[in-house]
Amino acid sequence: MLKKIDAIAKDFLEATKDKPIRIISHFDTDGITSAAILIKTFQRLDKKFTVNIVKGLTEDIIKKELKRQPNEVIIFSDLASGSLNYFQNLKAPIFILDHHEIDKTKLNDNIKILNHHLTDDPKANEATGAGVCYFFAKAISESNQDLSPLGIIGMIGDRHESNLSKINQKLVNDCLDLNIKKGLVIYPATRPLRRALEWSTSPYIPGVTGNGPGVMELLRETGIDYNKTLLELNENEMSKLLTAVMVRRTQQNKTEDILGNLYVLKFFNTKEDVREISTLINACSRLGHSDIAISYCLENEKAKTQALDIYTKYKQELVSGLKVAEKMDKIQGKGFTILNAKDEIKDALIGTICSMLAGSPKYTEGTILIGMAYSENNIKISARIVGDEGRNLKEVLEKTIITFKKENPETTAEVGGHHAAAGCLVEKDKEESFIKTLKKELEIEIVKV
Ligand SMILES: [Mn+2]
Repeated sequence: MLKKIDAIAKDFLEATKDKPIRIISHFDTDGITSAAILIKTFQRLDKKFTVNIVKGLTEDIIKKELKRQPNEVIIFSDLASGSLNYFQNLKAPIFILDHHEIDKTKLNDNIKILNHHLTDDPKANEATGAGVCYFFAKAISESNQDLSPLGIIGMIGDRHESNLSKINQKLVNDCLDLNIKKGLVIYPATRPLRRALEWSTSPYIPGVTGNGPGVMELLRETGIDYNKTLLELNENEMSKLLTAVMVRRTQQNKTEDILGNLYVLKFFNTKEDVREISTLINACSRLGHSDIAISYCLENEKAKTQALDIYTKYKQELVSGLKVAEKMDKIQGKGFTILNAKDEIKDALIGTICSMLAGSPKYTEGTILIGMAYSENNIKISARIVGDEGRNLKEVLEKTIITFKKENPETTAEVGGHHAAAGCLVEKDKEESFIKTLKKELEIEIVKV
């Protein structure tokens, strides 16, 4: 993988000798940190570049971007592996730094791509978009090693930290300011426990999450100072805290989801919990401020103030959205719950809220949660599974859409995601028809199980 990176970096420098660069990246934390790494690298090379951050690559976007060729060299990060069919008649080479699924039959000489799926050992080479960008940057210049914190943030954004691949371990080793500590995975680990516990939504702690007095009771029980941070706990205190949390989560009698590694980085010269940085970047970008998210990654002070403002509002909106979701009338079926929030929850938050609900003890393992929220003329649909056993959600939605298309041939609905989290966008005027089809699909499966 690293040899291939060297070769692609060389090709890239050759191709951009006298041409400006166009960076196109994904809008989640991994994509934003990917873009930030590339920006910093190109600034250091004194290259001209522009950036476009997108939710996903649509045919429209790709066609527009390709029209800019051959005056610009396009580099995609954290996306485009699934769009190779659009790159069959290229006038000039394009570059792709990515980790998503790829159709190998669509490769050609003008597609210069780095993706672990194309290596001899995909498992060992599995990095996130930011990791690939980091090693690409380092192949251009060793001095870019100081961009490794961005690689780490991207890695945690895509949740690759619990089982480090070989190449991710290399990234971790490169990051000199990183501290890793084993413990309870609530965050931020850098703030007083009473706050961290109260805000803990994953894991959800019954009687403690969102419950001030409950937090105090738990801490009193353990004898731990309320103002200590997770990072400051000694081994004995950490184990007491773990026990107290486990007692409250007897329904989910597994420790895997509450015990893990805490990552702490120096960012803007203060110690920060990487999960919190990652959530903040994600929040800014999802709420339409990817520019601020990128500037924050580049440690711009003004962007930090703006980003913190957005993040605070985001957390408030999440908590109130969660309350709305809990009170709302739901369509209940055997093994599934549909939450049609319409205008009451923002489309950018519906997926996160479903994930939070999936972590609460109100639903039994294997339950499918479907959240729906209006998104201009469409409805955003997010599916989550409670626990980690159950149906493949991407398949559930795909099957639903196949049937749905028979009745609504003009729909442009398309499904994205994977087995544990999937989503799609459906036209708003087809709401009834979609719910009817979805219910049928969810009910069929009960019979099979
Ligand atoms: Mn990614």
